[in-house]
Amino acid sequence: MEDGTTTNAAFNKGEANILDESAFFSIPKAPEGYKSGFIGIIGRPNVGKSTLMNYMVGQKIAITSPVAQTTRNRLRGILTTPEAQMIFVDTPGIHKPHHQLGEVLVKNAQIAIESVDLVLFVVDGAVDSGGGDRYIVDILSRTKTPVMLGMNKIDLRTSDSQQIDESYRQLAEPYNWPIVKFSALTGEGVEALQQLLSDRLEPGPYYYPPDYVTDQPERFIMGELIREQILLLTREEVPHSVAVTIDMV
Ligand SMILES: Nc1nc2c(ncn2[C@@H]2O[C@H](COP(=O)(O)OP(=O)(O)OP(=O)(O)O)[C@@H](O)[C@H]2O)c(=O)[nH]1
Ligand SMILES: [Mg+2]
Repeated sequence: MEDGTTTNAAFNKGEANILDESAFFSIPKAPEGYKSGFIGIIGRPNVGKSTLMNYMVGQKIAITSPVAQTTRNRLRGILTTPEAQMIFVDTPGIHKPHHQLGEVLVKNAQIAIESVDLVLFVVDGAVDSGGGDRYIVDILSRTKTPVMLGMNKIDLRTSDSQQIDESYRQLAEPYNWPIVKFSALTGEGVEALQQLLSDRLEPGPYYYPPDYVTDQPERFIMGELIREQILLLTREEVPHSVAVTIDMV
């Protein structure tokens, strides 16, 4: 695995959905000291996790919407820089389950937390922390995976944000989680975030060919883009748990 040539390590981290197995036999060897790892993006629904992943990989992989619980499946976005290969695992927002679908989403997020090298706990940095964030802190405090707290949506902040900062500092301090602020919409602070994340990864191989941006097949992305339009254009007419399958491309 360490030589990075013909690794199948990606198969062992979570349940990778591999596009084409043959591509893995042509993965180049990573340079000396190269870093890599899986970074779970975890947080309440609607805090901007998918928007952030899309911004970081420079392409729309995950659909986003103002409706909570847009993301349904764990979805990987890959960013390969000269120093590191960061594999972001976008997850469905975590909330206290009220119904069966909610329980499945929470369970999936818990699996994601355990199967990554680093967790980026994203919060809505435009408002004070609340019970929903504390529920996630409780889950994260029970894992050995290192955590970083990311305050998103700083573009929406108005004059006095000291109280907001303080509310998140109180969440992170007991666990020594570093805090970083950014806007996934404007990109402010995202470069600094990427640097911090890549600094915290351990040396490792390329898990994916350097030009890959996702592990998902085109068919899946297409289905998701259709689902995004359904979520954006309908409210009452279609259940929120709508699913799309593509039979022919
Ligand atoms: N102003 C502002 N809006 C943002 C920012 N990041 C995300 N949004 C908006 O917040 C909404 C939710 O974004 P998503 O990326 O779908 O949020 P999510 O956390 O993936 O949501 P779930 O998948 O439902 O858990 C969308 O309308 C985004 O455009 C940001 O930094 N600033
Ligand atoms: Mg999402």
